Amino acid sequence: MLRPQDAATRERKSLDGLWRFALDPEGRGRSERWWAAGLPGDAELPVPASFNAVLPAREAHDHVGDVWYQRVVRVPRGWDGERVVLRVDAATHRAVVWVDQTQVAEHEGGYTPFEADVTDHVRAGDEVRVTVVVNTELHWDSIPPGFVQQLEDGRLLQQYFHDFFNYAGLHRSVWLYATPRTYVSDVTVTTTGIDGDAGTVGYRVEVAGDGGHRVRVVVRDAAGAEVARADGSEGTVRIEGVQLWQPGAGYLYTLEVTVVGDGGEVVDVYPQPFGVRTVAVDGHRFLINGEPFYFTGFGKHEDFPVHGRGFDPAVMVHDFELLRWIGANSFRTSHYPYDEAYLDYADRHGVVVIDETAAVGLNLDTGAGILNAAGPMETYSEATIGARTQETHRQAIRELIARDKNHPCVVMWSIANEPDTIPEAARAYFEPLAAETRRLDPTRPVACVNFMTAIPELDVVQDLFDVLLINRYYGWYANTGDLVAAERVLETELREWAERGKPIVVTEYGADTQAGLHSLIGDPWSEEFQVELLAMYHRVFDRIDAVVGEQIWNFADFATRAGISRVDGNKKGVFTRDRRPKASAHALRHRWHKKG
Ligand code: BDP
Repeated sequence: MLRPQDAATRERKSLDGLWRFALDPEGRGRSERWWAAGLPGDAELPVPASFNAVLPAREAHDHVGDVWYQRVVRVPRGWDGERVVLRVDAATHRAVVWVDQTQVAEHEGGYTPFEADVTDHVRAGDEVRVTVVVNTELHWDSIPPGFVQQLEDGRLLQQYFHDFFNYAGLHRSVWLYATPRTYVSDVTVTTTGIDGDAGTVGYRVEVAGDGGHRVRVVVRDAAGAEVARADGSEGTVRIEGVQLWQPGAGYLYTLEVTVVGDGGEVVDVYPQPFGVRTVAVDGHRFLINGEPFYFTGFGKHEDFPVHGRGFDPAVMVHDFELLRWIGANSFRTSHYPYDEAYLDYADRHGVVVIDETAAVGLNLDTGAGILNAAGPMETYSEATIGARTQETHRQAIRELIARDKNHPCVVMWSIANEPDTIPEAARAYFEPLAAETRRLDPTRPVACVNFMTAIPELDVVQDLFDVLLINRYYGWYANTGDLVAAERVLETELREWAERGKPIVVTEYGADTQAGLHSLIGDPWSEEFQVELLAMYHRVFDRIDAVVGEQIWNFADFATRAGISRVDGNKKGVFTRDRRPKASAHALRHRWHKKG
């Protein structure tokens, strides 16, 4: 799915800023048609942001159900005769959108964009009222899953099985944009090979609308000079003296797609950035451009005080600069697709990304144990994670790949985090999803993050995947505080995984650490313990060739729901929530800069 851009034939208008806002605790808005007039009350809310991080009241923070956003927007008068589209970059977890009285869009899933052609509902130069109802609920058939419990006093409680706060709202930008009536509707660019100093790049362009047309593509280098061209909506171009996209050096070309009308006139132009690079798995090695790559970095979250999960470019750039400071070359978009701006930035700066769906918490054992949600339940059943969850999951994979397929920074898809992969039913659930991911993108390895209890003898899905992504908490949740025992079990287990002949990236390991808490003997929760635990893991990784990556949990402390195992959130950050370094940050900086 193409993102809106300003281009020679296109224009976009941001709808970010303050919107009118209303909580709907009694769930009346839909039957009372709140879109038909001004919202009740006088609340305002910034877009993008999580409403439950911005509003300081308990009722807002814990609200379960619908919230309403509304604003008036004037359609630029220059858009007469154009196709006009309303686009929402993310509404968490689902939304319905109206333009004045007309429903124009409905979307399930909180972390991928959706849009509606509103040409017939707007007039250039006039104002329209845009209303969005966003629903916060997680159900058995949503991704991530959860369920809503009705308490005895009538209040609703959202239960879920993942360890981060269920922030909701319009988390990313909203746009109104204009394209010609005949327009580029999709572009796919893939590196088909690197041959000496030439790169071959395959492309496919889809055009929608009714005008007769042909497609022309021109490849420009980073300085804007033409380096290749081709005619036709599908083909291959060869770039001589190609400059590769590489970790640490994110060189980008642009595929300038032009739709030319029957009379030779330019109908639409879409500039699609891309990088030339290959990704492959060869035995225990993970190869980028044929060279072994070792991942260093973190699992992250989109999380910051006041914004919640709302996108903020200052936080994003700050985090990327902290990655650079600490010497990390990669991160995983744990546990959902991030704002696309993260991928654009990573593309430009050569940061390597493992791109994950929002399929987290498909594990009712963990959820019950660590996160003290409702009691133990069977993960896979018609009443819990079943065929309908799988369908939503499949759609989430489709939307992730549709959005992110052209980003050179994305080197692997992670289709789920720590699902329950011990029961046989897990295989029936994941086999078609792994196949679908490969069908949609045959160019990138596919993986699924393994949970601690699903050790090699018990796991039933990892043979479906290309790379072993493994989360382990020896020394923390198991062998708590005993790093000697933890080192032994960690090494034994990783060596067993290594026998599978695939590369291993340890995508989570770490310890909750209270910044400022010190301990001479390195007790758990102290800064010293975090340093020692990470050092122990690194000793083990350095002894096992199959380990080709280390991504610590987590980059920064983050908000979770309240509970007896979380003190003001999850404290496994190497930085605090406001991005101050703990002692481990300095230790990592030392290790990773030495690795180069
Ligand atoms: C893993 C999860 C992650 C949690 C982490 C933890 O993948 O989301 O935050 O453990 O417990 O199970 O800190």
